[in-house]
Amino acid sequence: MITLYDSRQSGNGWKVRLLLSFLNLPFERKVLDLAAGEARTLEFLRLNPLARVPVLVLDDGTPLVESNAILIHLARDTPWLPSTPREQSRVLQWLFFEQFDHLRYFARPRYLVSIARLGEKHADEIAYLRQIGQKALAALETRLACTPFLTGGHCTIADIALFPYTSMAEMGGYDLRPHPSVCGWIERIRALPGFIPLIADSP
Ligand SMILES: N[C@@H](CCC(=O)N[C@@H](CS)C(=O)NCC(=O)O)C(=O)O
Repeated sequence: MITLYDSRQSGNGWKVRLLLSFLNLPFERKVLDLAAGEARTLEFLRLNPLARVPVLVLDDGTPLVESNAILIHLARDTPWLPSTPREQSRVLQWLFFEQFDHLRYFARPRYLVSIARLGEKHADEIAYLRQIGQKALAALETRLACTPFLTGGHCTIADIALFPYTSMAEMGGYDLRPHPSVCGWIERIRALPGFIPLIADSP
């Protein structure tokens, strides 16, 4: 059985768990305590030398790292990754956008404000990150004003990749209310069959 190394609060891990749930694929979940250094053990560094989750270990023991690479691996030959080269390129476009223009600007403010509770100490850094993050939100709003999901009428891994940290943006002090199309998209994803929250009542 495949094994997912994850942490309780990881939005990147949530991407993978969402897709596993939408695909109804069984997996074993290993939840690491990052603050306690559980991603820095020799055993884990052999899976991911960057000491980060998520890592998906395949049936044959091969570790896959980088959340969006894992999404592509799992979505291949399913409707979550369209089949034509042109459609696939449009999905990839959003996956690269997520890693370069989005992830850090949403994940780090969320971590500082709501998890580490260091918002005041890092106020300047958070303001800088949010300023850049606003551009990403504006890009999402523009796109989602035209189509229900990022690449058209169907939810794909492009949406799954952007969903976690956008939907948790308010934890980092963002205001999503000026972005009604983004808010509608978040609700559409939450309503999909198989959707799971970041932290379920029973882990
Ligand atoms: N680009 C990576 C980022 C992964 C990442 O930043 N993971 C965080 C948890 S959400 C982590 O493990 N942080 C621990 C660290 O960087 O020390 C991905 O998309 O998977």
